[in-house]
Amino acid sequence: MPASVVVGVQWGDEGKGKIIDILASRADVVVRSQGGNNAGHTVENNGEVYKLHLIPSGILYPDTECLIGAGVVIDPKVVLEEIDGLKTRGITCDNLKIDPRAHIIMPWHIKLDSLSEKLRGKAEIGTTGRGIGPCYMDKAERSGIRFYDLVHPVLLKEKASLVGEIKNLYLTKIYETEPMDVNAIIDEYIEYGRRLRPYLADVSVLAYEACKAGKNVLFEGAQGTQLDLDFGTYPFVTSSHPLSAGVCTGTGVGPTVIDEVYGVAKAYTTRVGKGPFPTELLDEMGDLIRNKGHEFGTTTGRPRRCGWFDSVIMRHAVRVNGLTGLAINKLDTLSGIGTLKVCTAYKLPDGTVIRDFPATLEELANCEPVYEELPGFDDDVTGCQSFDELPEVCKSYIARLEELCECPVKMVGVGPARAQNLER
Ligand code: 2SA
Ligand code: GDP
Ligand code: MG
Repeated sequence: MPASVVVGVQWGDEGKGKIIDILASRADVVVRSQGGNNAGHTVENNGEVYKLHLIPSGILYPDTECLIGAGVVIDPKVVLEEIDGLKTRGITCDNLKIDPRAHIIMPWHIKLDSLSEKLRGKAEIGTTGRGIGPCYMDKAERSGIRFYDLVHPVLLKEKASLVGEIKNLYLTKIYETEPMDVNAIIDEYIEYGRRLRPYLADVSVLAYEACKAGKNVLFEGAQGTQLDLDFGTYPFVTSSHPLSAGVCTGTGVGPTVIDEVYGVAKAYTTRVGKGPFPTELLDEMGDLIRNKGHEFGTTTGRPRRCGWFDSVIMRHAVRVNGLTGLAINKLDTLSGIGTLKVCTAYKLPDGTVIRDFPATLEELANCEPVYEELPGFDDDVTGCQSFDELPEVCKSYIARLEELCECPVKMVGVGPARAQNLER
């Protein structure tokens, strides 16, 4: 593997957690480089289900180093809850390290996230409400509080008092709500910092040294390509860079250390939150896929919007991430739903057919998906042990996706368990 990146290539929830977990079993180091607890990975191990939001999936392996890079935004309360939860299940988190440069989500970020959504009204983004956007705003505005500050009470007090006062002006003057008790917040966060101090380490140095030493390093992405701040469906995106390039800026390593970039997709498409979704199914077929695939968010429990596989967004993902291989999950969900459709291109009102994903929502609004029908299947594929064991009709479906995406499909998922991943 040496240095591999795993990214989501649709709108998140592609089953990255399972792929990351499989690759993490071979990794010496697992690194998270963007997002925060708006991510949610589900990992199954020996019948036990783990839901992780901030801590890298490699944490289930005691000898794997788990690093949280500078590009991640950290809610200290959430990371501590996760650490405590893992400890009660016998998983020590001694192998966890957090970069001093990572930004801290403060209570005012969470409050401002929901207030700004309310203010947007119908134009709301449908955020996870975790304070992600406001935290990245402060980072870009250069007034953020970082992990190094959190674990140094004097610095925390100095920075949080100033920022807290400014946030209270926003809360009272702009949003006309109650101010927050900044001193109480500082006391609470000093305690979080005290508990998290043992995890402080320069992740850029650790990741680089590991790559240089030829160790197996896995960079785990959160969210998905279509939620990227620049290359997603802006403004209905998250505030970080889920692309493979985000690994470099979010960890502090250069692109030349990366050997493989895996893109994870579902055999169909889902999205939570607002924003365009060209192949969305607003009919009974959409409900069928949602129920068969248990398409409800790990982080917020919201029902996911469901639709057909869209090769236009996939080719976009192949390009912007420089993918070297694809993992297609949830093939099993498509069993027994009848004829399958795959979007091959988009059609403009004047009849022009385009193959590249448009750069703006305004252009996307004029696009209509062009579908190709492929035979469905009724077989239960969840017990297949190898790609060759799949029914011919499934192999043809995957072969067609591969052709349309212009990228080799290296893994196929037929169920949530580690063993239900068929490598090619
Ligand atoms: P935010 O809270 O500012 O990041 O929300 C902005 C938009 O980004 C969407 N968003 C997501 N959509 C799907 N899955 C997400 N997280 C996954 C999960 C984890 C993953 O919940 O399981 O796949 O890594 C996620 N996070 C943010 C959100 O709906 C808004 O549209
Ligand atoms: P992530 O955010 O990309 O890691 O994805 P989530 O964990 O939020 O959502 C994916 C869901 O699909 C989880 O419940 C997984 O256990 C499940 N899953 C992953 N791969 C497969 C698969 O091939 N088949 C089925 N049926 N479920 C899968
Ligand atoms: Mg998820």
